[in-house]
Amino acid sequence: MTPTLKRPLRLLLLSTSVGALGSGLGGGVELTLHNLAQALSLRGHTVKIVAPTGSVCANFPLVEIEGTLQPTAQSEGRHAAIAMPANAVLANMWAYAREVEHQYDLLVNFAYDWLPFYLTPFFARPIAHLVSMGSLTDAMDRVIAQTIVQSPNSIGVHSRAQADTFSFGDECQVLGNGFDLSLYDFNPQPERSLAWVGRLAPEKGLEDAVAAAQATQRPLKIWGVLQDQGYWQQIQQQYSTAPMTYEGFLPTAQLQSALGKCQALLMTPHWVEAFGNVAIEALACGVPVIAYRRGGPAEIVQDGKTGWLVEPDSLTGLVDAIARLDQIDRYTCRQQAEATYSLAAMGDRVEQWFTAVLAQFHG
Ligand code: HBI
Repeated sequence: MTPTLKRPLRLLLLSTSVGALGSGLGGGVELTLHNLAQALSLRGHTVKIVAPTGSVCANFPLVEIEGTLQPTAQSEGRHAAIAMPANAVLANMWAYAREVEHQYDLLVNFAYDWLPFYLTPFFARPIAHLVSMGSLTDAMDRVIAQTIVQSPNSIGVHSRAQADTFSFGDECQVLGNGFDLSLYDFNPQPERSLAWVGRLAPEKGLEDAVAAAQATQRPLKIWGVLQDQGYWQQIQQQYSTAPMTYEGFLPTAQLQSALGKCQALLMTPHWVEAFGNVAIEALACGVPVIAYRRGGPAEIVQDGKTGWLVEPDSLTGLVDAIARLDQIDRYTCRQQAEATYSLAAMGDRVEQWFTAVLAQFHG
């Protein structure tokens, strides 16, 4: 029986600092934060969200904080100094947290930034950190490692592969993720298109999916925030005859309806994808996932059952997997999402995590 918390918790969730919630700039964290807020409030906890000005987060009280957005960690070098712009929204968010922390039982940090980790021992209330990416910079590795020493149990991650990119991986709580599956409609009858969903940025490896579309002449539909224009231009020039269309950045309701019509989702990350929210969204619609055996997606896809795992960076691997899509039962994909990645399943895992954080903090 899952140990449930003795009483409802008052939770303050502090968002990523690279963009307003709903802008798409926060990538998977935007969806993760909203889903976690939903999973926790369904279990009777009260949730308030702190995020940059212009954020939207349906159904939850939101405190908008002004200030300069943080540069994205994946664009810094591994040895980069800690970035802290003047009037940083991150610093302003955590100044607000310090003012109100006594009204909460637990703070939850979603920013992949140095400051909230460094501040942890200076706060009177415990802070749980949901780390949203693998190891990217020495500065972040060091400050997360320090935080684990001072606050064991306080580091949550999405996958074992993501945890293993850190020297302290064994001390991280692997949480997976959770989605409101009622928002996703199972579609048994796909059309011919393949799908690719994600921020259009180099680490996501879109060009590999385009190369597979070119090789198989299957139309590829691309959804996501166009984060790196130059990168997208380069792909269009290099693969000018590939059957591909950029379909824009859609909110969940529209994305899931379009995604559900596709034969498969291609996941071709060039970095260690911490999890791969889009894999769950595809499975929830009955869409098999063809993914590189790399990072979070390799822990999600059940090879031969809910999709195919492919040798990383192998075009022939992608082409072979596309040819074997008819071996995958689309309803099995939906069932996997329901069994492991529902809000209830994630809520169980997160409550266990919070219980451990609170137990350690209160001794
Ligand atoms: N970079 N500096 C910084 N801070 C973040 O919170 C952050 C980021 N880059 C990407 C990102 N968050 C999210 O898009 C991913 O974690 C999903």
